[in-house]
Formats: sequence, C-alpha cells, structure tokens
Amino acid sequence: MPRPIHVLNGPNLNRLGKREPAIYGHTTLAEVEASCRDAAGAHPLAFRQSNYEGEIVGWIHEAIDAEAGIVINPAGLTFTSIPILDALKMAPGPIVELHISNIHRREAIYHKSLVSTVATAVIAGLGARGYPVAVRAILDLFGEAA
Ligand code: DHK
Repeated sequence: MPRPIHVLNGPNLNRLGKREPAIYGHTTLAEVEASCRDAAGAHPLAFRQSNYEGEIVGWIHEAIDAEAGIVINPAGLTFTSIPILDALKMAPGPIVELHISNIHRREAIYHKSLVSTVATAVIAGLGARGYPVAVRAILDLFGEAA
C-alpha cells in the first residue's frame, strides 16, 4: 500500500482566499486541496483544517498511526504550540512545515517556529503553490514518485 500523505492546516486558514489577500493571496483552501490531490496522484491523501489545537494534535496522532508523511501549516500555532511540537516528535516523518507567506520577512512574532525544530524541511513564501511542492517532496522522500 502506498504510504499516505496527511495535509494539516491550522487556525484561520479556512478563510484563505479572502483573508489578507495581500499576504495570503486569493487561492481558496478548496483550491489548495485540489492542487494537493493532483500532486499526490494515486497516493492516499487526507486534507484537513481546524481552528482548534487539540483537534490538530489528534490528527497528528492519526497520521502517526497511518505512518503518513505530514505536510503541516500550523498557522499561528507554529510559534506557540508545544502540544503540536510534542505530537510531531512522535511522527515517523517525513514532515514538511509549510507557510504560505515568508514568515522571516514578517513581524518578529512570526520568526521563531517551534515546529522547525522537528520538521524534515520548511517551505515558506511560495504562496498557495507551496502545498503541491510539499506533497511532491514527500513523495520524493518516500522514494515513490506520483
Ligand atoms: C499563516 C498564519 O496564519 C500565520 O499565523 C503564520 C502562516 C503564517 C502562513 O504564511 O501560511 O504566521
């Protein structure tokens, strides 16, 4: 069975497309999901978004049990959530941390990611197109092109 990929999105990303378009662009989360499914090809892909930290921790546990590769945009929880960091520490990997914006070019509150300490790789600043890039990178790391 091809290893699955779980794409997890944090708070406020359900508003993508109309949320601060100058920073996050006009692509909606549904369009992001479609681009991830295209990139995943035959690989099983779960795509989720929550505004709740505990729900995201539960999804990371599910990804661990499924031995999934994880693409995660924890959004604002990137810089605050030790529970998400602790959950990711248990993941078999690969883990690609993703940010639509280049967090290092933004206000200082967005500079220190807790997740980067356990991520295999980080993508930031490619806009919504970063998501299919992350999915293809996970497939490469699996050693299984789509
Ligand atoms: C999304 C958010 O909601 C912010 O809190 C992050 C991230 C950046 C993004 O660029 O996708 O800082």
